[in-house]
Parts: sequence; structure tokens; C-alpha cells
Amino acid sequence: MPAAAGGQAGRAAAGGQASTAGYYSTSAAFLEALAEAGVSYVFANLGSDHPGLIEAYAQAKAQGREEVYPRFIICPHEMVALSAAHAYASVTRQPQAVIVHVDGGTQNLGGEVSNAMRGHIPVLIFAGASPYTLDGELPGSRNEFIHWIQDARDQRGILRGFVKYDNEIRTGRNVKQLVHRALQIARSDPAGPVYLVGPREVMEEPLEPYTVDPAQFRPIEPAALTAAVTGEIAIALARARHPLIVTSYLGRNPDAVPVLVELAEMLGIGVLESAAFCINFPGDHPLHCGYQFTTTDQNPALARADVILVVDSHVPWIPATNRPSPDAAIYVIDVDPLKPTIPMWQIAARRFAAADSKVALEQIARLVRDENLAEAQVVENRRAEIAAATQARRDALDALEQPEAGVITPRYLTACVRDLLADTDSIVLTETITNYQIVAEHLRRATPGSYLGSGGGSLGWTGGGAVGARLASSAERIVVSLVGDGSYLFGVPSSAHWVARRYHAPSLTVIYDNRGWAAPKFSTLRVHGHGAAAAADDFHVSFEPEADLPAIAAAAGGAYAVTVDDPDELPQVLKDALAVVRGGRSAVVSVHLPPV
Ligand SMILES: Cc1ncc(C[n+]2csc(CCOP(=O)(O)OP(=O)(O)O)c2C)c(N)n1
Ligand SMILES: [Mg+2]
Repeated sequence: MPAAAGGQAGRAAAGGQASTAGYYSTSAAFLEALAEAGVSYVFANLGSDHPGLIEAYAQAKAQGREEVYPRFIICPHEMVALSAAHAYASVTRQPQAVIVHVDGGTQNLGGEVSNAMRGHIPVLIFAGASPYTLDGELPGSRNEFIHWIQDARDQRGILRGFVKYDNEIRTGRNVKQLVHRALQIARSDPAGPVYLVGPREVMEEPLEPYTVDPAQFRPIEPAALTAAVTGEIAIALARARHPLIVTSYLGRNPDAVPVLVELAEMLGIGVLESAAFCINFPGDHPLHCGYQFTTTDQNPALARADVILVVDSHVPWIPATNRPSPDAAIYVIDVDPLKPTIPMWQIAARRFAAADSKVALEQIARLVRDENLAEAQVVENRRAEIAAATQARRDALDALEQPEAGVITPRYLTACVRDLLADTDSIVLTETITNYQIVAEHLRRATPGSYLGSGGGSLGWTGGGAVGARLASSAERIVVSLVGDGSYLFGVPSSAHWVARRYHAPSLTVIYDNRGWAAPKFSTLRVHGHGAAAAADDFHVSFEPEADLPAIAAAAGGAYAVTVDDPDELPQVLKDALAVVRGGRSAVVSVHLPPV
């Protein structure tokens, strides 16, 4: 613990002329509490609200005890900061912190806050707040013109629709309890972002150092199914003719994946991944029934299933185009199956059970075993039938992994990336939008935790996300971002690549570059297939004249930058880029696909 330091030194009001050496403040206690709670990094964008924090870091450094605080990672754009914290928490399941500047910095977090909410990401966001004293009454009082202008009516309201908890730090005397409580809420399932604000005077408040036991703020324990529901679901799955499990985010807890594999194998159940942004089930498993995102094709396994267990999914299917049989018996297991953060949501399920997916599937598997519910011949027949369909689907996909008329296709590109990474310990971040499904089905990632998406709908996550994933990963692991050209630009690549270079966090970025936004074009065609926009091919989605996207990363972060058009050159270009990343420098490869 830091040495106690008298509390009077900082009371020289706003000017702060008095010596503040050794001055223990709310800011110091705040940073200590983050470290005590297991936060390793503070991804920060600083402003006039943060002198207390800057001073606390400097004092710790001067005293040679810098490591008592989380490491500061300075991010020139807030979107990058939160994306980095997001990906770090996805990899480690440890919450990180983000510090931003009053109202403007909070607003600059942008859509990434909604990604963190939808991705169930534990993260503590802190913003200062404008000083509330005008005449130098307290340390931290207003002394810059901007303090009047940045005084927002409801700063916490900016994020309230997207965080689990928000509060104001009103005194340093319980700031540690507040940090631990906020993180307890952030980490408890469904995990999510929390937001604290602290006005300057409070963050400057002199304090006696104190301790709080973080063990008193553990996240809530995982919930289990009742015995009755466990039995009902186990028997339904065992007796079904064509049982199916649909999941989207069970694999956010990589330890849940082997449990799902065990249950699927035990009963011969196919697993369909729907709008999945993590590995829920190994992509090379014979019982894997494929991936679906925004598809207009009816999935045959979904149509045929007579018992469906939906476990951890916001979007198990899109009923307008791809739905289960009306006679199917559907069960939902989710940590929060009512999904109150999604205003319109309904599935015609027999039971909705609030439980942790790993615990629940273990319960079901145990019951199947204890009660001998699996009939060997039935299971083998189901398994063989699903495996044959899976193999046929994969053979058909393999046949499509070719360039078309000398042009690189998304399928060919994804196959090249898969082959590139075949013997590499890697983690792949995907933000490939209209190519999500193609990327998932041709990569077929198998190792739990080795494939991530933001889980949300606000683009630009991979920019900072690659930095966070790199900082969270072992030294040997290669971080690879697969990203649409539009999404690359949303990720503020100038900021992201500057951070990557400064903090030695190199990664490989492969841009699925169709020179525009395919998604709004496809959306228009799905609604107005024969409309005027379709007839004139006039969708306002082209990025012509083309920007040199990799050059942004080169200019800002010294990245190796290359653009490729030729399918024959692609494998070698990717190999060279990977070698650069292994050497400690980021590489960005823009791969020209057919234009939108
Ligand atoms: C922050 C944000 N702004 C706008 C959108 C709307 N939007 C959805 S997909 C998309 C295009 C993405 O382009 P790109 O990454 O190149 O992928 P493509 O559609 O070309 O596959 C846009 C603009 C969004 N999802 N998030
Ligand atoms: Mg695009």
C-alpha cells in the first residue's frame, strides 16, 4: 500500500501552486481499486478532467511503484480504447477499464458501447465531469474556459441505455467500494459495461489511504436449472427423432464448449451456430450443422428438427426466411432468457430457463448418463446421418474455394487465410459483415476462444480490438483481423495503428475490400428487389475513388502495407505479411474482391 500522506497539501484551490508531492487522492484510490480488482490496463483518452489521475500516475512513477496501478494505454480515439478493452476482456474474461473525457469523450465511445453491451463485455468506463465550483473553493475548481462549456445536463444519460449501471463518485472515501461494486455488476452474468463519472474536485479530494477486500465483491455465482426442467429437456432430447441445438454465444466461456461437445456426442445431436461471434462448437466436428447469419435459405436441419434446444442466442433464426417447424418443441436456456435489453424478442418455446449454459448442459449430460437415456443404436443412426450431411456440405463448400475469372472471391480469400494459419497459434477477429457466413464456414475454426467478433452491430471494433487481443494473448499467438473495408475505416485505423506501434501490439489485418458497403445494398435488394435503386444499380455504397487503406496504417503506425488483386499472388502476399507480423510489425493487406 502507498504510504499515508497528509491530506492538506492539495488544498491550494484551483491553481494548485502548493506542493502536491505524496498527495494521496481519490484518483489514486480509484486506480488502486482497479488494480486490486484485477484490471491490468486502462485504455485512456485524457482531458482537463484528469489532472488527478495524471498526477497519481506520475507520483507512483516518481516513487518507483508504478506497477501498483494498471498500465495506461493512451488511445488517440475513444472508439479504439473501448474496442481494445472489449477484445481484451473477450480473450481473458477479465474486465478492463477505459477512461474518457467528460461528455465529448463519452460520446466518442460511439457505437462501441452498444457492442460491449451486446457482446456481454465487462468493462468499467470512467469519465471526469466538469468542476462544480466556480471560484477556486476546492482543489480542482474551474480554471479553464472549457469547464463551463463541458458542463453537461445529464452526462450519465449519454450511456444509460447501454450500460448495466451508472453512478457518480461523490467522495474519495468510498471510491474503492464504488469501483468494486461497479465491477461486480459488470462481471456478473449477463456481463456488460458500467459507467462512473467523477467531477474534478472529487477526484482531487485528499484522503488517507485505505483498503477494501475485493473478495467481498465477487460476481454472482452461475445459476443452475431446476431438477424438473433438467429432466424435461434431457428426456425431450433423448426421445426426439431429430434433435438440434442452436447457439450463438455459449463459447464466450471456452470451458462450455467441451461440455456441449460431450452432450452432442452422447445423444447424437447436431449443433447449428447462428449469428455466432465465437467458437461454440468445433468447426471441424461431424455434428456441426453449419453457420447462419442473414440468410434467405431455409436451413434443412432447422426445418426438420422436432426438438430444439436454443442455448445462449439472441438470434437463433430469422423467422421471415428460415424457421423451425411449427410442431417443434423448443426449449430456451440463457443466462437472461427474457432479454429485456432487446425490446422486441419472442420465440415460441415451451420453457425459458435462466441458467449458465455450462452448468445447465453439465446437468443435462449428467442426467442422460445417470438415467441411461442414450440408446446406442439411435444415437449412432443420428450421428451417421448428420455426419454424412455435414461432409456433403463441406465438400460442396470446398469446391467453391476458387478464384472466378482471375478475380479473388471472398471464399477463395478465406480458404487462403485458413491455409496460412493452419499450423499457427492464432486468434482471428472477424468484422466481415456481408462475408460473415462465408468466413465462418470456410475458416471452420475449432479451438475454443480462437475466433471472435464484437457481438454487436456497430462497426469498427477490429481496429482497437486487434490491440486488445494482442495485449491479452501469449507472445507466440498471432492476432489476425478479417475486416470489411468499411469496417476498417469505422475502426479509426489512424488511431488504432498508432496505438499498436506505440505499445508493441502488432497484428495482421486482411481487408475484404469490395470498395464499398455491400450491406446497405443487400438490405435494399431484400426489401426492394425490383425497385428503382435495383434497376439503376444506384445504392450510394461505392467507395470510388478508392482510398489506399493500408497506407493509413503505414502512415500512422509504420505498418507493412500492401494491396493485392491477383489470385495467384495472394498466398505469398499473405505469407510475407505474416512473417512481418512475426517480426514485430503490423501488416495490413487489402485484398481486392469484386466491387460492390
Ligand atoms: C457505426 C456504424 N455505422 C453504420 C452502420 C451501418 N452498416 C452496416 S453494414 C455497413 C457496411 C459495412 O461495410 P464493409 O465493412 O465494407 O462490409 P461489406 O458490407 O462491404 O461486406 C454499414 C455502413 C453500422 N452497422 N455501424
Ligand atoms: Mg465493403
